[in-house]
Parts: sequence; C-alpha cells; structure tokens
Amino acid sequence: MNDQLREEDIGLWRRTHYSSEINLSNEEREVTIMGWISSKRDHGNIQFVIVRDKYGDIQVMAKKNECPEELFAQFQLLKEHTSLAIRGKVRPQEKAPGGAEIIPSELRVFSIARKAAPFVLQSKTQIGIDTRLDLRAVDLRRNVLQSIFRIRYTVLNACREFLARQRFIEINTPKMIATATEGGAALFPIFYYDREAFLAQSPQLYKEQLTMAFENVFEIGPIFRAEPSRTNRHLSEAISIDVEKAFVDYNDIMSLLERMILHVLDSIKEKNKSDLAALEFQFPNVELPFVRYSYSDLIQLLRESGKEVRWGDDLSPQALKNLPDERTNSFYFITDWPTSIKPFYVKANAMSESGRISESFDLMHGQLEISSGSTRVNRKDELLERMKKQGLNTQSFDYHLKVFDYGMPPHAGFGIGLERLMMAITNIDNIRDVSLYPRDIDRLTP
Ligand code: AMO
Repeated sequence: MNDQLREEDIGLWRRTHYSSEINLSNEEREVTIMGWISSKRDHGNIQFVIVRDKYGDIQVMAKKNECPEELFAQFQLLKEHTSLAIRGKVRPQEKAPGGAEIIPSELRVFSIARKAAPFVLQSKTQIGIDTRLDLRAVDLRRNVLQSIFRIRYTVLNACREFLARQRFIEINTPKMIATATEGGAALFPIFYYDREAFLAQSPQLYKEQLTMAFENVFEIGPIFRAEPSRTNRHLSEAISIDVEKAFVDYNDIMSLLERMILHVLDSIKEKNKSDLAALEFQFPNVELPFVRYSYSDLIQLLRESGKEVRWGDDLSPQALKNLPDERTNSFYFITDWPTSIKPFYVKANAMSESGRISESFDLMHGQLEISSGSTRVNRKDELLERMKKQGLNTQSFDYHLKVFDYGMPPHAGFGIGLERLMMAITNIDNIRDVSLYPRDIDRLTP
C-alpha cells in the first residue's frame, strides 16, 4: 500500500501514559502513548496528529528538521483510524488538550487504516444512524458515544451497588424458555433439540420463584421481544434490570425504585462530570418522592384536555402528549392500572370492584415508559384463574404453578429497560444510540 509504513507487532512496547496524563506535570518526560489517530492536519513542514485513547485526545507534533527525516516521512503517510504507538517527549502547548503535546522520537504502527470512514470522529452534525451502525465499533470511538457508554457503566454499577446495600443478590435465569410471560409482546421461537422453545421476554416467573429461596433478588440481563414495529423506543433485544422482593407490596417497590434512580443520578453526577459537560444537556433533577398519578385520574385529565380515551385503554405516548408539561417533564409514576391490561401475574387490588384495578405501576419519564412493576399474585388458585381469563394454556405453566404449593411469599418487583433509562438520562431520542449493537426488525448485524 505504501512502502514506508509497516505494520508491526506490539512486541515489547507498552503504554506508559494515558491521554489524561499528558499534561504539564509530565513536562520533558519520555512517554509512550497508544491509541488511534482521530484526526490529522498537514501543514507541510509540520504534521499534527491527534491520537485518541480511552480517556481522550493527545496532540503529537512532528516538525521537519526537528525530528528524524524517516520519522517525519512516516508521519506524512499516517491516516485517520490507524492504530499505533508513539514515543516522545512531553512539551507545553497551550492549544493542545491537557496543555501539552508530544514531540515524537519513535513510531510503531500496529494496523494501518485502509479506508476513510464514512463519518469523521469529531463531527457534531447528525450522520445517518444506519451508516454509523453498519460500522458500529468505529462509530463508538466518537466522543458523544464514549460519554454515553461510560455513563451506562456508571448506571449499571450504581444499580448493583444500591441493590447490594439493600441486601439483594444477583441471579441469572434461563434465556431459553418454554412459555411466554408478557402477553402483549411477541416471542422469538427457537429450536431446542427436537422441541420448540423461545427466547425469554423477561425473567419474570423465575425471579418470582427465587423469592421463595432468596427473598430479595435482581438480574441484569437481556430480554427478547419480537417487535414488529419500527419505533425509536423498541429493540428486539434489550437489557433489563429486574428486581423482585418478598414480603412487600407495590408501594414498597415504588419507593425502592425511586431511591435507586436517585442513587443512579447522584453516582453519574459524581463520576461522569466531564461526560455530562461534553453531552451539553439538561441533566434530570429529581426530588423524592416522584409524583404518582393513578391511571383513573390520568384518564380523567386526558378527557378534560379533549383527548378521547376510554378507561381500560393502554396509554400511548401520543395520548400522554396531551398532559401539561409540568406534570410529565421528569420521572413520575402511573399507578393502579386496569387489571385487564396487565399480565396474569399482576395482583388485583382486593378492595377494587371485582378486582378491576391492579396493584401496579409504570415509571415514566415524559412520554417514555422506563419501568413497570407490581404486587404479584402469590396464591395458586388466583393465578390459575387469571391465566384462564387471559386464555393461556395453564398446563404449559405446570412447572411454575407447582412451586406455589410450597409457601410462595407475598412479593412485588419491577423491570427497568436499561436503554430506556439511558434515553431519559442522556436525552437521546433514538434507542439504537444507547445500545452497543442494536437489534430491530431490520437489523441483525453487526
Ligand atoms: P414490561 O414488558 O413493561 O414489563 O418491560 C419492562 C421494561 O422493559 C423495557 N422494555 C423495552 N425496552 C426496549 N425495547 C423493548 N422492546 C422493550 N420492551 C420492554 C421498558 C419496560 O418498561 N416482567 C415485567 C416487569 C416486572 O413487572 O417486573 C415486564 O417485562 O422499559
């Protein structure tokens, strides 16, 4: 391709400093940096190369006559995205990131970029999402996505930290399952030896069962939903943070959930300051308790605003748009949904007329549903009745129903869509942007 740039193995070369350490505190020090070229400026006798690593950018300045002739010639040939190591001296430079730049003395190219990417890393303008997703690993080098996924990591850690403190233990439940749990969402069938099986829509029944053994459990794992529609808030494979707790009801669980959200937001404020600054958006400010609207009150409000909605209908984002902004511009709960539109495992409120209202909630942010949860049915006869009412084949749930003969505790829980939570936290409109490798009806690669 070009004769003077050669690809080499890493050999004995090792990084001595990250970009975050290239500053005046290391002035005059010999350093070895490693990363990718995020941009290059060719001024003839001066070559500026910006090297990006996991913490940010480093400016490297090669000047003709100041660096060895062969090295300067190599710098002239370098292209964006090439992965490499550079040795050199740290020198003050006001205009460079960290107030310092590197004057190179040696170069080792690991992998030459063979093509120009269809987008530039610095671009702040919108690039078509499909173009980016087709080359996702390269897209993920962009600053905005680096910040989003660092925040995502904080979110996951903060949830684990919070739940551990509340004496939950982390579980992993089967993802290849025999029966559906979430009525509304379609299943992905798979071959399981000589039988049909499905990818799990939710760990619902397993997390409920495990409250019998461990009382307080949580799982962070994938859920699979065959979503036929193309929307900005549905994936075919999402990550769910599922929580289930024994000897409580949905009110305790709403309180647990809002405290967990608060802990997540506080952790991000503490750990992701520069990411938040880079994303330039209004970080959600929350106060506890979150506002709680009952489903029936919201239906009333929507009707008053002129929207035609019937009690018993699901609440679409379109319908919720009719609510005044001050009610919905942050996190809030919609509670006490009609039993008829909730899955069979959701407990009906015994005080409501013929059990038509359930002990359930959705956590919302604006018009986006972040989580749903409920008190669960813990009596076998009641569960059987609910299954029959929903037209389910109760025999196929035998494996689940039989544990109810052995002292199922009262229990309640919730499931949060991690990507939905990330959308709310980072103000991102398209759910595909907050998933590393999104899956939807049109996309199964990369
Ligand atoms: P539900 O079906 O409401 O409830 O799902 C819980 C949360 O998961 C997220 N979610 C999705 N995110 C992206 N793409 C999808 N296709 C998708 N489907 C769901 C949403 C949603 O609020 N078992 C119950 C939870 C429980 O009661 O514990 C359940 O699965 O954020």
